[in-house]
Amino acid sequence: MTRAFIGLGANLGDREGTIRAALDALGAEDGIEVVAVSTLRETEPVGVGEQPLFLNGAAELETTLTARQLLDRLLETERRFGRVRVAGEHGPRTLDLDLLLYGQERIDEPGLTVPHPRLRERPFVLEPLAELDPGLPGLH
Ligand code: GSY
Repeated sequence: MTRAFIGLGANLGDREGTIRAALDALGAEDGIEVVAVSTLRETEPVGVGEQPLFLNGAAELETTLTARQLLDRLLETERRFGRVRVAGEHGPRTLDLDLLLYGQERIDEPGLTVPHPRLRERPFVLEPLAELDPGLPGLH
């Protein structure tokens, strides 16, 4: 079992409804247990120009999946909930699921970097992570 943390975000449609439904869907997958979910908070968009406000949070998972398998499930869940990812584009999105931490592992492969490379620059990620576990290494 590996303890993993994911970032949750949405700034299009029923933001909270989509995030909660996505968490239910992830928790129903073999090999993924949703252990805890942070408060969801409204945040100003960062680095994406003028866009609707985001709803952001984080979730703690226990998983038997590899980091790559978990990432694939996150991307598949985004697609299920209407997310269209276009390379290099940062348009509004119905759902954003980012793999932030996967145990203590450091992974740097095409399409998969953990800890998430921009984690430390993003208050909308750091704050919910600290809420779930203030002792996580590298948060302060
Ligand atoms: O993967 C992060 C997407 N994103 C966000 C976000 O989730 N929240 C806020 N407030 N700004 C953002 N900019 C980007 S990119």
